Amino acid sequence: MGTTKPIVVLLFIIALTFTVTATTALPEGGTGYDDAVELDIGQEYNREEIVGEKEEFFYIDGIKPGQMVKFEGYFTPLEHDHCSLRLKMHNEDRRELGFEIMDQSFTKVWLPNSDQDSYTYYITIYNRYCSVEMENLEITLEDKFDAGSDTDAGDNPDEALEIEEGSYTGWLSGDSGTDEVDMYSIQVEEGEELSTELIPDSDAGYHIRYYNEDRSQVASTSSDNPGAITRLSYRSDRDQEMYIEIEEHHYNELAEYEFEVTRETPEAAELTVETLNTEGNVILLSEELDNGFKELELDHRDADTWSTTVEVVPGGEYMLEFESVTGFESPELSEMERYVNLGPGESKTIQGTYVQTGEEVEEEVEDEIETVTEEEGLLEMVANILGIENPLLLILVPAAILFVIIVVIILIIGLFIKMMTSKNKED
Ligand SMILES: [Ca+2]
Ligand SMILES: [Ca+2]
Repeated sequence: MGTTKPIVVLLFIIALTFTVTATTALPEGGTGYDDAVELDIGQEYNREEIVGEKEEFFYIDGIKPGQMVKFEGYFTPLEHDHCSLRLKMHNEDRRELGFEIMDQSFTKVWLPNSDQDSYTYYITIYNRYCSVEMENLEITLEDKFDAGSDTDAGDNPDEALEIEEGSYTGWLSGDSGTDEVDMYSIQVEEGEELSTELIPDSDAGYHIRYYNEDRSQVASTSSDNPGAITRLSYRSDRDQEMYIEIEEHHYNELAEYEFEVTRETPEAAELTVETLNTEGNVILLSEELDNGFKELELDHRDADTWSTTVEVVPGGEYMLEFESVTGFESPELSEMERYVNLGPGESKTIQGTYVQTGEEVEEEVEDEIETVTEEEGLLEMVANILGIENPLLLILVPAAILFVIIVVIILIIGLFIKMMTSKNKED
């Protein structure tokens, strides 16, 4: 029993010491930004009376990008129920960042982006209408870092956070901060499909956007509704570093999101085309491009039967088109599918016959056009050399001259015959 009493006293002293260091009196703040008083992170502050209408300036320092600042506390009106406390936060440029405490029990949060390496915030406190008692004012920091890093993913490609395939979590501030965009960078190879699946942990809605190495946007999508899972895929046409941008579009409270990033090379699909009785080119066209068809394969045959196999990645709907050798008439396709659906890894063979009609008509038309083309070509050439605008003059002018010469010759012969006849009569 003799040793129990000193131990209890010692424990009491330790507990008292702990209590004293855990809560401390809120010091009197400065009168402006220049003499603001520093508050310690993690320290609980109390003050028996905050006297009405006197603004006090404090500051906190050393907040990293992606660290959430949390204000908690409680105040009691001392005179009547209409008293209110105003606690506001300002950035280093002394711009007010946004919140004002009116409820007696309060919790406010703020999440900065990665524009700066470290942040200082000013805090101003004053009350309105009457004095209040401040209890347990505490400012703490919570890490809301992105993708397993120790920072916030930046807003642009230069500040993007480098990631690899995998599952991650990230944070965006909504209205409670400046962390409105998180951008990640990932290396992809030619032909790989980059996929992102984003699962909100709240009712927030998101935009996902992809940018290529030139920082051109190549794909984008948005949540159908707040809280919806959102997916985006894009097949890279080259080896490059791509950027994934995630942005909240239904602004909400500060919220966490999960996302999974994968890179996969789709299996090739194989299409074999067999045709009979045709002479020309079979072209396989992709229908999946926005700005028209992409020609995937062009082959030519002049035998009776023909077969070719095309490998396409990643599959989809394709169209077959026929182009005849002469180019004058496009024969109808017969007994052949025009549209082919190919899933990744799928193999398909299609057969058909082209009915090629009108070959004779085609040849006649061709001959006629060639003849006309030759004559016109010669006349135009001579007319050009002589500087005559209308090539028809080259025919009309010589014809007129010839006509005049013939008439003159006929007249001379007529005159000669008449003269000879008159002379004979005289003799
Ligand atoms: Ca973030
Ligand atoms: Ca960010």
